[in-house]
Amino acid sequence: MENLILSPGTVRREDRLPPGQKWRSKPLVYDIVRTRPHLEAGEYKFRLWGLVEKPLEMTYAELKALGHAVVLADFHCVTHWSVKDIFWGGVQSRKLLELSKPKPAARFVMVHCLDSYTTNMPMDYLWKTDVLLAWEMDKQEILPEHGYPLRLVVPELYAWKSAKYVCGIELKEKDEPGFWEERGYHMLGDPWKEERYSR
Ligand SMILES: Nc1nc2c(c(=O)[nH]1)N[C@H]1C(S)=C(S)[C@@H](COP(=O)(O)O)O[C@H]1N2
Ligand SMILES: [Mo]
Repeated sequence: MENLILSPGTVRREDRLPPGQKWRSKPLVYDIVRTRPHLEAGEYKFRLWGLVEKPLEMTYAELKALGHAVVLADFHCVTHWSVKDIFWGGVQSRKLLELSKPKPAARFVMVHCLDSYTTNMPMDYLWKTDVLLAWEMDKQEILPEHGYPLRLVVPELYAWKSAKYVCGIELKEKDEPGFWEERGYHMLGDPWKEERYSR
C-alpha cells in the first residue's frame, strides 16, 4: 500500500496491549457535546497559528493536496479498552509544521476543535511520522462520529489526545491543559506508562 506507516506501539512490541487495557473490536464513541458539529467540506477551514513564522489557513481541498499517508495503529482509550489495527488515512502533521516553520520558542501545542474541545501535547508529537490529520478511517471517509471532517490521530498517546473535528492547532511556549486535562486527565497520557490521571 502507498506510504503505509506502522505505528511503533502497534508493531514493534511483543505484547501490543498496554498495561491495564482490554481488547475490544470497535471504538466506543465519546463526545463532550450531545449534538456533534456538522460542516460541509466546502465551509471547512484549518488554521495553524501561534509561535510560527508562517501562520496557515487552508481549505479542506488544500489540506488534502499536501499528501496522503496511511498509518496502521492500535487505539488505546483511558477507560481501559483498546482496538487493534485501525487504518488511518490523511496528511502527516509534520508536513504542516514544515510549511509553517515553528519559532524556536514553540514547545507545546493546543489542538482546537469545532465542538470547542481542546487537548494539549508537546509539539514533538506532531513531528512523529505516525501522527496524522486524518480524513479516512478503515479506508473510508471518516464517519461523523469518529471526527469528520478531520481528526488528529496520535497513536502513541491515549485516545483523548486524538481530537475529532479538528479546526486548528496553536503552537505555544507553555504547556496548558485542554478540556480533559483541566478535569484531571494526565498532561501527557502515554498508555505504556499508564499516565491516565494527574490527580
Ligand atoms: N473534538 C473531540 N474530540 C474528541 C473527543 C471529544 O469529545 N471531542 N473525545 C475524546 C475521547 S475522551 C476519546 S476516548 C476519543 C474517542 O474516539 P471515538 O469517539 O472516535 O471512538 O475521542 C477523543 N476526541
Ligand atoms: Mo476518553
